[in-house]
Amino acid sequence: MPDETPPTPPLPPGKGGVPDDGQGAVVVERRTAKTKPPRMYQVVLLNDDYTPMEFVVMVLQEYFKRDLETATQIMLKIHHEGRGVCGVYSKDVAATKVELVLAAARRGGHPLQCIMEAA
Ligand code: TYC
Repeated sequence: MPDETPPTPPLPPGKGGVPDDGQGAVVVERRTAKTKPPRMYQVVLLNDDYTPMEFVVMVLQEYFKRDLETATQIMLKIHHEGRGVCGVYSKDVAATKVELVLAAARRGGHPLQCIMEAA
């Protein structure tokens, strides 16, 4: 499905929101915009055997604004279940977070994997 909503096509005269009042005048009504909310994306961290737990907790605090307790819970869920959702964002914000997390992991020499998927 495309992200952008196509522009609303013009209405033909006398149809839809442009009724004729029968006296030679055309009454223009404002058409209600039917814009859908943007699709949201969840950023997911994947478990591995090497990235230190403390680093994952730091990532959750720093890049996903989680408090220490929540970050620890999410990290442990990933550790036990293989993956966990860090947050849900618009497409651009989710993509930026993935890039920032991966860059931080590589700088630290950790194999941590971070992906985004449609929510
Ligand atoms: N499994 C890692 C360990 O035991 C910890 C870890 C948790 C790694 C979450 C990645 O996304 C992750 N050190």
